[in-house]
Amino acid sequence: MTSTIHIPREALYFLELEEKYGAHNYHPLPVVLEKGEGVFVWDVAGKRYYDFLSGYSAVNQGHCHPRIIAALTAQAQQLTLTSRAFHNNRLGEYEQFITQYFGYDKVLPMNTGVEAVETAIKLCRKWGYQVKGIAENKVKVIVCQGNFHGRTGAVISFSSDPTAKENFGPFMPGFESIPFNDLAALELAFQDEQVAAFLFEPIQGEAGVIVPDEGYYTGIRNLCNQYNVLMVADEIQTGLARTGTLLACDHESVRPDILILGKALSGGTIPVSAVLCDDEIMLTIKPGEHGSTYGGNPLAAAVAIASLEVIRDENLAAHAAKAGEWLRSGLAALESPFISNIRGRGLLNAIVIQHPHKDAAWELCLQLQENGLLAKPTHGDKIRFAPPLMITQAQINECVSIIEKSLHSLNEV
Ligand code: IF1
Repeated sequence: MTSTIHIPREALYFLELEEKYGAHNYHPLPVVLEKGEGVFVWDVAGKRYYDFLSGYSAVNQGHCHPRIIAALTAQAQQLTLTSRAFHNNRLGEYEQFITQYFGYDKVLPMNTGVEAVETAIKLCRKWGYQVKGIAENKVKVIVCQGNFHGRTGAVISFSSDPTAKENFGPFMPGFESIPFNDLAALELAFQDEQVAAFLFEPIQGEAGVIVPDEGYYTGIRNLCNQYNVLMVADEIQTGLARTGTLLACDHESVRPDILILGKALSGGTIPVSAVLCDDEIMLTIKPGEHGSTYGGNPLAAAVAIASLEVIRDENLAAHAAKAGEWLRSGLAALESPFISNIRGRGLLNAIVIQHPHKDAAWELCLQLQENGLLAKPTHGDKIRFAPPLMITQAQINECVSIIEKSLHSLNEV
């Protein structure tokens, strides 16, 4: 099955450079982008696309949001990095803003999402030894099968995806996997008193937008309370209004002990991540025990405040909830024989493709590209549909038409 899609001459130049000089650690769609604004991106030939990936939920506010770019450019001309060897006039106000925004005592600022996950794991271990009293080097953290929490050596140690782990060992010990969305398995795992924490994604993104049963978050909260285990929510992809509430855990009004944020915390400008928790946990880390060169830099602080203000002031969570309904109902109405499942919450959605050809999802994405919409398969037969959150109903309707037109091309396969 080989789609005949047009790759403009201008793009070939850039594709060849990346092929020759770049690591081959990705398999991107054959499109070269040079501009982004709101829900749209443009390629080097000037063709416009709807962005249905949003930088994997890093661009919830829309590409190059004026308010976020203004904060970035203003601070960039003032002071960008002091390191944490010195104080700066942006960090404290950012820490006050974000901790009050989410209702936690303190924040530990980092950069990439996986750094925040690693930070959370270190906090869980410190808390396990110093507060719960677990024997040295015996702390266990429970994780879910099908998880994706990043790509560092420690984090892939508890991945269940062979491609994420193969030939990257030896791996870090201290993790135990259980099925996602399984409270009985969680309670069984909690029988081990050396368990300090349960790390989970409220909705498993990379696994294909796996939405748990109603009551899952409440069940986790209750079990963590009962067995004195930290509830650690990785909201890097599900948080910041993506799933129709500020945090995915808000869907059941559940408060994690440790909240991990990233991606849209900077509106798709620079890497900004954060770990939020209360003093009993956060103060187990003492000066000099953790940090990073860029963590808490003044540029990140200014950008993160603006990014969070946009989410609040533009009511992006409520809009995402409605827009997700429009999208899923529009897709369902297609009654396509090639779609076996439509799932998601808010504007974190996925369709599951059913087709005799194993590459049908990829081919569909090539056709979507040809028709002006960018999306990418995850794990073979699932295609994530996650546009920027301020997409309008008219734009959703246009995108459903593009998807309908592209699905018809699977008849020729
Ligand atoms: C890539 C996936 C998504 C994440 C969750 C932590 C991180 C991520 C729930 C780490 C990052 C990114 C990584 C990016 C593609 C994308 C992704 F396909 F890899 F799995 F979104 F589903 N927790 N997810 O989703 O954050 O260190 O990347 O800032 O590696 O290509 P990061």
